[in-house]
Amino acid sequence: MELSKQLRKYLIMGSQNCDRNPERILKEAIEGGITAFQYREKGPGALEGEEKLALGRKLRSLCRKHNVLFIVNDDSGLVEPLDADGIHVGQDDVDVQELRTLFPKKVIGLSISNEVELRRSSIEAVDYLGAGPVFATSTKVDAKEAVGVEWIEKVKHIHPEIPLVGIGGITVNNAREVIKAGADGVSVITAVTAAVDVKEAVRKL
Ligand code: TZP
Ligand code: MG
Repeated sequence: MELSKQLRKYLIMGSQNCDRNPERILKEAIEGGITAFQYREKGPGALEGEEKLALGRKLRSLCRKHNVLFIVNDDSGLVEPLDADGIHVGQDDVDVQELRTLFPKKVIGLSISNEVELRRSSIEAVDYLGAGPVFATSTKVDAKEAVGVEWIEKVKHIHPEIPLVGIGGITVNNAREVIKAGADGVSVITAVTAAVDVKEAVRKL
């Protein structure tokens, strides 16, 4: 499947986002139809070391079994042990050119929040972009200011060749706007992890 299609419903999650068993949430999300998953064990209460690796292995194997793209957040040391399909980084993480050298064949995603970041990034080294926060979010403590769907339109206009996902504050009620603005997909945490009916939430995205 083309990457732009594989990014259509992109769940991001770590144990810190889950009030239930993370494996169970991921299973239900897969049943609901997610196309990609990012393992993002980060922030207060996040697992570390062996525990982080152990949960990663479980989630990775679920994704493999159901053909869901498996991406790790930030931690390049997890790519090989988990045999991830790729890695997603932000502006303050490992440089994407360096990542490309380390992982010539993996999917590399980069977060872009404004024009300065877009201009100074090595776009040629990445496979897809994450743009946002589109809407206000309280999930990421250091999230930048909400940029609206206008930012999606702009990034798609400047780089129509690169698959693009929106991130930040996306819900079942506003996902359509993000897609309409030109995103190939929506990436969400809370809209799925906090849903009473995970499967139904994914279906509606
Ligand atoms: N990067 C920008 S906003 C965000 C990340 C990881 C958090 C998105 O979480 P939610 O709950 O979907 O708003
Ligand atoms: Mg990061």
